[in-house]
Amino acid sequence: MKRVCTRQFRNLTRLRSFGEVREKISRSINHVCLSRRSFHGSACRLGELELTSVRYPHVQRGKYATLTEKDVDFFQKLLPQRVLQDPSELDGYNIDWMRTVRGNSQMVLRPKTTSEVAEILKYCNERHLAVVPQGGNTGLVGGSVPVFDEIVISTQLMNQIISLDEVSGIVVCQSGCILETLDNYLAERELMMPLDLGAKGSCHIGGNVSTNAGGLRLLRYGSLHGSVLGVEAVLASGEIVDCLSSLRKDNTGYDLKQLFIGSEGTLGMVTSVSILCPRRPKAVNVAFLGVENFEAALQTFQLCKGMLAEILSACEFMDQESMQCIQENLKLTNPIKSYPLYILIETSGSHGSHDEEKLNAFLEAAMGKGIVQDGTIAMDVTQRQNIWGLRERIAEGLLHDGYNYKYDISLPLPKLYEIVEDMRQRLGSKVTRVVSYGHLGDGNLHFNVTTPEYNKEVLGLIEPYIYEWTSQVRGSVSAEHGLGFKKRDCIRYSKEPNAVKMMVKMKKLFDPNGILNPYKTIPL
Ligand code: FAD
Ligand code: 2HG
Ligand code: ZN
Repeated sequence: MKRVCTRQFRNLTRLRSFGEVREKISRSINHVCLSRRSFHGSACRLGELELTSVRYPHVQRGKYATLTEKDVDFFQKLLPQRVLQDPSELDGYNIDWMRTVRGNSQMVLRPKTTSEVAEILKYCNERHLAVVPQGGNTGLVGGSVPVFDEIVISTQLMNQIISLDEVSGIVVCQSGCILETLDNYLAERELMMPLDLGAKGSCHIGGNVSTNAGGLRLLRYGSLHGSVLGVEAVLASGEIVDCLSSLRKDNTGYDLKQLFIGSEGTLGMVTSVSILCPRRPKAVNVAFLGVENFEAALQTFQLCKGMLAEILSACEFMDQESMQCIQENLKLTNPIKSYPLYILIETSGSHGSHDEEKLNAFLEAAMGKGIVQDGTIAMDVTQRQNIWGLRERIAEGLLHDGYNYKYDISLPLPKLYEIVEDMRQRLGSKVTRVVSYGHLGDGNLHFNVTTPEYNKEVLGLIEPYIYEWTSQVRGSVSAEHGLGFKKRDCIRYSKEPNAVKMMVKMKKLFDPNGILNPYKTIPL
């Protein structure tokens, strides 16, 4: 665990809305802990979590085979020392990061190569054994763990970087590389991964690609549908589909790799990827601002888009309830006074003084117009990380409350906060907390409710109400986390029946026996 502390923030020139008076402010954050959880080791209180099959009795086990001694022999021969069966070792693979779903797999397989994955899947397909691909197990929709006794195929040992072309910035690697490890490797070569998220210390690039993870800088670098140039995947039959192109341009036929991006392990197991990586910016600034209401948050976003333009790399928001959560549960410190909403703005560019000038001009304008009330700018890397920690660690802070009801929705920007206010009224004092935060620049709201324990009545108050609400304004019920197990039946709120039918047909084509991650993503 890394503990970091920071004392001083650079003074931010503030222009009071009622006059031309400038005053300086300085704030401090003390002892902000930026540790990364070890997700596989963290599945504590396992005995208390009921099995998914008990909590969701309406989901029936498919007609799959069950493991025999002969199967175990086959896998042990194929993967010597890489078959896990000890119940104490299996727990971390059976339970999700949020500790809300619990499978009952009896076996975890840890291949190292694509051909081993191909052998595994060919065998499982012939035997009708169901499997679940698993990366870092940081998924938030119950997609990465078994529902019943599916065999877990973990990419933990598929962690080789295959090549890097430093001129084009294209990295090719196995799917089990940890996102942060890749980013550190690239940092030494003045490059960076085009995505970043709070789970970077644990999630695998294969998991990122399979969920089409969005994260903190999508605003700047776009979605993985753009930056992934190639994918190698193994189909349920064991056939290897090699679309591991490293070309920026390739219009030869259908772009098959796109099907594996975001399909959550239901169409194939991703074994390697090729990714276009941007240059690492030389100058980065992070500002943390306080605003009075959501209208002001939107005005801030609009203003910074215009004034920061090409150097804007993130625009995130969190509300006061999120701040309270991390203060109470993680003992983090708010570097500014309390405001109903906070905005985190990051700039990334190549010329420090140019970027600072732009940022200062933006802040003066925002404060001068009375849009932003208060704020602080990080002076060094540690302070930047500390400010980012306030935003990135909310998900972790929420876990301390008990059970989390997690919603990840895209909404038209003017509607983004309406749902929060509506739900707060609806839930009243029945819950511990209602918090909202997210990727303001992408129109992506993370709406979370907590209670001490799983509470069916509270769930009934939230769902399907929140999905209907989202659907009515033509939003998406999953902006970036996917559908997994928990949201698969909600697909119809965001996709037309014909689109769903088409997906079901594709699933049957790729995986006729339905062995790949059953009960997930596609309502069958
Ligand atoms: P897992 O959780 O192991 O798996 C996720 C899904 O992908 C499962 O359906 C699994 O079966 C499938 N899968 C995994 N590997 C493969 C493979 N090689 N081939 C085929 N299928 C595979 N998500 C965001 O989008 N944006 C965020 O900002 C973000 N922040 C997060 C912050 C925290 C603290 C946490 C805990 C999670 C966050 N997430 C976020 C969610 C999660 O981290 C991402 O979905 C991530 O991409 C999952 O990667 P993983 O390796 O952990 O995959
Ligand atoms: C984030 O942006 C993640 O922090 C997690 O996507 C969101 O916890 C959540 O709801
Ligand atoms: Zn997010």
